[in-house]
Amino acid sequence: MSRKKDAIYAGPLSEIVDFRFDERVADVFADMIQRSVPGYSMLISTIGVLAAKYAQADSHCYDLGCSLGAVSLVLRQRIAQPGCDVIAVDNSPAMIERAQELLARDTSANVPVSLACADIRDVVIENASIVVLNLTLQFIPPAERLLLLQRIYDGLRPGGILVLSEKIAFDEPERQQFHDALQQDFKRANGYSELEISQKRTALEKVMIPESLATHRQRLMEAGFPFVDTWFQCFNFASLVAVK
Ligand code: GEK
Repeated sequence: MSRKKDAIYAGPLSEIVDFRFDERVADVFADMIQRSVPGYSMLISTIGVLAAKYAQADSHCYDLGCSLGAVSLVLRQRIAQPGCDVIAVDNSPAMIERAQELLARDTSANVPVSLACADIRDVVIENASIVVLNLTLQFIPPAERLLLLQRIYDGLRPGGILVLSEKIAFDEPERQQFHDALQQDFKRANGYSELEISQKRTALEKVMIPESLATHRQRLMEAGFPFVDTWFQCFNFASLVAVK
């Protein structure tokens, strides 16, 4: 993937508007996410390991909120079961356009990937063995999250999995501060300035709403999943797997 440097919040902005996945963001997204999310590469590669194990023959695999298609690429590369395809969905036209180019360049595997520019709340989930929400649910209003998870549960085959990765919040202020401070250190270590960190945080405030691991776990169980576990956490980022 191209790694054009993210400098969107580098200069002082007179007004900080709510964060949007527009052309400017899509253009630098590969760099932005690597430098902002501790463990991002590990999330992507391990989703490939989970998919290799849980994909079922003749089923659909969904990458919901696909951005540039990093998850779709690893699904396509790791799934060996016959008759599978990947359905990648994002509601940002700029992301879908670039994902199309990046996927076209990858000729390493023959699992077909189809891209759709749509809202994940409107997508039909059916005959699925793998559904991935990698850092996407946090952008859906909390009141709408349960319904989406129930639709995913209904569309999964028995034995199928949902992988849910999120920025997480903590109930105890001390833990919140501890993890926030370390994520900021991670961003500083990756070259982001204090101004960039603080302007980006303001832009995301109303758009991205993290919840606690306990809230996610409880909601997944309410949606119907009998098995839910956390398989990854690095500071304030975590990933859960829920098995139907
Ligand atoms: C990765 N999974 O690289 N419908 C469809 N797409 C949406 C919606 C929605 N309602 N809301 C947000 N998005 C990717 C990273 S990024 C995470 C996911 C981040 C899309 C949005 O356009 C963006 O591309 C993506 O969800 C979230 O593994 O930027 O922190």
